[in-house]
Amino acid sequence: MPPTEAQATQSPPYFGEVCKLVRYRLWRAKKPTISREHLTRLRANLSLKPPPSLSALLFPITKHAPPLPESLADRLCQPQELVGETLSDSPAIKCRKNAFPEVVCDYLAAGAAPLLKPAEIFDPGLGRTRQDPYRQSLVATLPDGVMDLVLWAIKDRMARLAGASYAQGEPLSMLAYRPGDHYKSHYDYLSDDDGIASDDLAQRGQRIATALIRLNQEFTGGDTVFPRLETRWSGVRGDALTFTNTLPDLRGDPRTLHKGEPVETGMKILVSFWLREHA
Ligand SMILES: O=C(O)CCC(=O)C(=O)O
Repeated sequence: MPPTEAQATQSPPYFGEVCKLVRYRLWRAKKPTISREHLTRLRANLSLKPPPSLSALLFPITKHAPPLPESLADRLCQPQELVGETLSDSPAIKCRKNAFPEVVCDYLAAGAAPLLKPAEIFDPGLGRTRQDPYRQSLVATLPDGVMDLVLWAIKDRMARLAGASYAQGEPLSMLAYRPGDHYKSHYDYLSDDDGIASDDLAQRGQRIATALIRLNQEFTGGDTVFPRLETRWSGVRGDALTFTNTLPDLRGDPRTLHKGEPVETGMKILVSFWLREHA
């Protein structure tokens, strides 16, 4: 997903930071760049026979999710038995080891890095989002307009791990936490005390589930913690965590309160995906 010309010329300062980290990891793994070898591995993982054209497969931007009749996502992630661990039965919280290959983590991190900007939270008083110490990190949101086939496949895979369809998803977000960054305790389900979310809720329903992928592991601190359930998730690169946000009657489940603990050293990079009741 190459940046647009405007993004390339206006890269925020932390763009370099994330790219450096991705390049360093690739160098340590003796992979010079995200290029031919990665693309070849992606092609092998996709096992399209024969692929129409590798670059046409990876980089076209598709405004709408293409049909995935042959389960592109399963191929992307090499068929394998996923080892899962249930952290909580109710609400359902599951982690899966090695759910995404490292090349996919790198592809996503490198692709989203140019879009990183400071995270914001919604301020009902102002009627808009603003930066707040409650949520301190960088966020890159990937709207449909920047999605290529691989990113759709990742979305599809994440949705299915969470028991939903990618069409129910909101845009993917990549979160990058620097030392000291955190996301204090919050719920992912929407509340509508002030009526601001009512149109959105009427249209798409509640945020029923969340899926997270750890894109790296070169950091300390930063666990994802559910204080009311006394459970936490560290995970390593490629691991996924899914959890439900709602009760059976689709009201928000307050037991799902969770937070991203402060990062101590290094940079934590994570992908987050929220799933709604309706497409
Ligand atoms: O950073 C984390 O560990 C949690 C992220 C999170 O809570 C969210 O995206 O809703």
